[in-house]
Amino acid sequence: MRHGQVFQQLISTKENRGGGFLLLIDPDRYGQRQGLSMAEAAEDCGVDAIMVGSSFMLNTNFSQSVKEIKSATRLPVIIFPGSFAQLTPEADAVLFTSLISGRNPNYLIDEQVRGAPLVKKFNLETIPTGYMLIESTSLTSVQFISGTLPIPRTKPDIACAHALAAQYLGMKMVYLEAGSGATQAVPDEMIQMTSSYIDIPVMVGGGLSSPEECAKKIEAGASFIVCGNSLEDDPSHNYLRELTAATHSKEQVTV
Ligand code: 1GP
Repeated sequence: MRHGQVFQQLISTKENRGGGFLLLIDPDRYGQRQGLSMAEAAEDCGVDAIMVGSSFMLNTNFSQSVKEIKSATRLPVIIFPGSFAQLTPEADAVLFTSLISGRNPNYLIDEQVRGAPLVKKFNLETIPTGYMLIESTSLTSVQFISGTLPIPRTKPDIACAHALAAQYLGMKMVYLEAGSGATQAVPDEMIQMTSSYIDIPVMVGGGLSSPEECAKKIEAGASFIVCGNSLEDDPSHNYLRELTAATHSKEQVTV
């Protein structure tokens, strides 16, 4: 794929389907067979792109996992790296994130400096993204690993200011993240205020576990939904279809 194509495809999806659904495969948590089977079924079930990565990974065979996922699907495969060690030429693009809600220089700039030469060597498309951790009422892996405070869920104004800073810094997207398996997802009000305050798309993930929730986040102003954990609990194709259909607000079938 030529550079820029993955991001452009995401934007077209938002325009044409009303919202994009990204399936997150964490190679640590999926059995290898189960991850591949999800990747194989993803396009047919309405998924728009596959993300691979984790804030903390025991898997030492990340590149091989991405290669196998890539060969199982025609969808774009985007790395969602928890560290520069999760970069591989086997993907189409990388969500080049900076954890802008935190004040830990490692995740604001250091990982990026270590990763940049690899991104160049691997010829990966970069999607510069302001990654914002939002309080979810329980301690999440990303909060623990990054050692950063999340933005309080009752303070959408703070989220807005961070998101606008990301836009002014030239980032292409912001990601409102409650953390994988979060007990509470990012509040609708925060999504609504943030998405109407900035001109770049908002991605929302963490703890989304029903089609209704996905639909509400899109209605609030999210452009993209990321789902991982709940599909590990219920990997049925029916459930995946329900999630993607709820996200594609322009394609809702009225009976
Ligand atoms: C995690 O936002 C993603 O970074 C997805 O979260 O695993 O809870 O769906 P879940």
